[in-house]
Amino acid sequence: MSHHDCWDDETARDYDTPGTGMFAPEVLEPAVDRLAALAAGGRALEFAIGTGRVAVPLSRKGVSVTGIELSTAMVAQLRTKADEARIPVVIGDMATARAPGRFALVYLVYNTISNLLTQAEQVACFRNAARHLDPGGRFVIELWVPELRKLPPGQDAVVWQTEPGYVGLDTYDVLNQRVVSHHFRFDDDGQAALTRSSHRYVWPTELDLMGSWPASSLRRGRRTGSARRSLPSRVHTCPSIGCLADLGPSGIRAGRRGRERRLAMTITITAFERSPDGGKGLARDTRVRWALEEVGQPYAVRLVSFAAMKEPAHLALHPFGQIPTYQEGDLALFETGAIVLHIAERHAGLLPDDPNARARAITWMFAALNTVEPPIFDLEIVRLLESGKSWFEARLPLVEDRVRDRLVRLSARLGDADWLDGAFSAGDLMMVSVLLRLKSSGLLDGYPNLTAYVGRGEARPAYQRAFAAQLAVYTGKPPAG
Ligand code: GTB
Repeated sequence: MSHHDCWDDETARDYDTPGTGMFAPEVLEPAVDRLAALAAGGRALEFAIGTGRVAVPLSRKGVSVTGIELSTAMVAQLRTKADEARIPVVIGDMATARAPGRFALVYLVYNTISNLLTQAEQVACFRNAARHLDPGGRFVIELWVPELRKLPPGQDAVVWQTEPGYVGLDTYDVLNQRVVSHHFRFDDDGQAALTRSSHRYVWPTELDLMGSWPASSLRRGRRTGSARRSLPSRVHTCPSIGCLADLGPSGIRAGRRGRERRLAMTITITAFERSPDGGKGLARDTRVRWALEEVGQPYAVRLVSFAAMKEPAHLALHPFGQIPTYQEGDLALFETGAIVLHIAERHAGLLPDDPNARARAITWMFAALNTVEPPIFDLEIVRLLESGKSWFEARLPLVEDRVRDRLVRLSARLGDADWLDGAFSAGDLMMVSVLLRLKSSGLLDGYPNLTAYVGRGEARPAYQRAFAAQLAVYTGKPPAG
């Protein structure tokens, strides 16, 4: 019998045991209360929703619940209790299937992650949870703690439950971290029926580790049609909520009860819903995207309108009501200098290891932002907003001269080097980003080495990806490749 076959019509029909076993109020109610609290008014997604044992009471508590489920037979039972409008369900594999929208909570209860029989599949499941979550959202797993200490030395089987009419026996494959539960049931005539379920047991520490891997390094597992939950009688001494993970689309914060740890997190930045430059890459989110691309960090983008930027929710992130902002778990940053420096300090690739070279690279970041960008910004303002003013003709050359003064000195320092101080660094990233704002002005033309310097920056694959991503927002087309 394949695992998939476990969840056939007959099993689905007999799955629910209202009021007893895993449906007993003392089992179900605390779990539902806890999940409702964790959803905190947001939407919840149940992986392997089954017949709705948890989803139905959770939905009754006012939580908006969606499900993913492989077995149509199980969903048919759920439909006797809640219709599609109340609890929508996507038929598919919890390691790969996609439900529309984002969720504050994804949960996977009753040992069901153990039905994914390889580490790769379990990791894929974490990744799929991460993909569905709002930034800072939670992935909750209920799972028993492996009971290897019960295994007698030299043996690979342990009887874990005996009661009239039932014997539960586990056989272990310690090398592959597998356990098969054999459920023997005897009827009144002494006739025995055997059902089996296979599991990959997981230690809490391994779950924490899975939760700590950034989504970029999480490989998607191959689906083998595994069952999605323990067979009904497999009732280990599982904690009510065994493992909590706060995660988002690309990273995960994992921990267990009372011991949450900060690990890799989702990064979300904000950008203009509609950039005034029509996708030329001049808005400042481009430099943040570029830095993230250079260090290989995936990120999500939340687009904001000009009106929304001045709303309290955005002002809480950015006191001046601007973009970009940067969120990573509980950390919220604004100012591109601080954001790029944060990225460069947390990840390899944008700052040299040598402390002095590192300090010099950071100095170039400040020089770009504090010394070179202000006159360029002034020039933009004059051109954009003051062209009809009486002072325009007199002011423009003065402001252009201030820009040229910076360019001539920067050009002299760069000379024929590729980058400002040895290898490409966050200093170059920031300087090129600032100089790019001059591209259409013609002012750079007088400085061939600066033009070539900007060209080298633009040619970097990470810049190309960042540029394509911001352009895609404007064109509505996904970036190629
Ligand atoms: N010092 C801050 C930082 O570096 O993060 C400056 C942030 C900033 O100026 N943000 C601008 C913004 O949000 C967007 S980048 N402006 C809206 C507001 O203040 O209400 C500046 C920008 C905007 C548009 C173009 N463009 O269209 O060419 C270029 C640059």
